[in-house]
Amino acid sequence: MDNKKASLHTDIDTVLNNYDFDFSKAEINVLGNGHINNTYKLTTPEAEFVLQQINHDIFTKTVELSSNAQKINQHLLQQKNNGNYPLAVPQQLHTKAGETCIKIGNNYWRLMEFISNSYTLEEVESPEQAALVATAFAQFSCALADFPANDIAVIIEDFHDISFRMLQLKEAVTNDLQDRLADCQALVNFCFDQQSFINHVVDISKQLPLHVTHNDTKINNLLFTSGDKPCAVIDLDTCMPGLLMHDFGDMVRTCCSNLAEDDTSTDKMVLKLDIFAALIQSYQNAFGDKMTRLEKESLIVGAKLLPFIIGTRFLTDHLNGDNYFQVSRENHNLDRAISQVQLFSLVCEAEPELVKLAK
Ligand code: GN1
Ligand code: MG
Repeated sequence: MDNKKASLHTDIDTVLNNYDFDFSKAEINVLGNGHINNTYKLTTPEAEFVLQQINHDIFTKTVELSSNAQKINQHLLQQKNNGNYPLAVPQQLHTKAGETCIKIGNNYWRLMEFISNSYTLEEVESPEQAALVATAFAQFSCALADFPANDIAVIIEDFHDISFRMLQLKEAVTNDLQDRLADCQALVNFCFDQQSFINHVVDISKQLPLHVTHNDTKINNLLFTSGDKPCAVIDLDTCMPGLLMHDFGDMVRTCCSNLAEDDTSTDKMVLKLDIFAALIQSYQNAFGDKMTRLEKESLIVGAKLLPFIIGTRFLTDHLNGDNYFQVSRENHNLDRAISQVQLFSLVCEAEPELVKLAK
């Protein structure tokens, strides 16, 4: 075992000693492929758990993050008990001292329930499955419709604010800390050329009502059980007041492309229109009259915005030296940025057809 692994195991042992459970026979495996936190699955003879080391550099309000999740879970459980929420609500476990988050050295950790026999998917395989995905995320938002938004802390300010993200890109371009600008100047120019789209987003955003949104509704933040049925929404780290178009847009971003987020064969990227149709129709149906006319119209704006905003964030991080998103190869963030901007272009091109499918 190398030093890094050994010290990770020591940290994990220390964390687990704070819980009232016998972890002596726990098997530890890396879980999922998040870009920020480190997540592990713990398997003991009696039960399975999710252990997460929260990235404190990014989630500086770490304690608030876990207390937000606790409040949201409590509300969802109440809704479930009243028959208003059909999905499972995986719980955070309390330490012996009654906390849902624990600091060991400089790191923050939390332990959660693992829903047995559940798994994540990286790709939607059929319109029927897409319909289930959109319905599950809509059920999550509907169940939170009467949740007092002021009760939860804003974990990352201006998270989906495109003007703020463009300022961050501008700063990264000006600083060009890693001398990487020359290789991606065309992509940077393309992003700055989208000002009229950005103006439209800013304008419509001001007119839309705030909801408690999930803000990271990518397909792999949904748990599935046998038969590929959604059983729970996970990763509540970025649940904050936001707009429905953001949540819808991230579903489109991760369900409607035939390629993974970081796939470099972007010339082969196609937009799956049948999946889009299933997503938008099911999302709108699940909300019924709880969604305003403008919110319905805004869903297509969100479908363009999310690939664009995440693309600019990957590009910014590439220019800054990959400090935010974890990377596993050279130019990984640049590859992600190219792919997401290509997806944005495909959604823009297809807009007239998407509008028809939304009806
Ligand atoms: C990050 O770490 P993960 O995979 O849950 C990011 C999201 C991006 C996503 C791109 C807090 O989420 O906003 O959409 O990567 N989360 C944060 O895959 O920045
Ligand atoms: Mg996340």
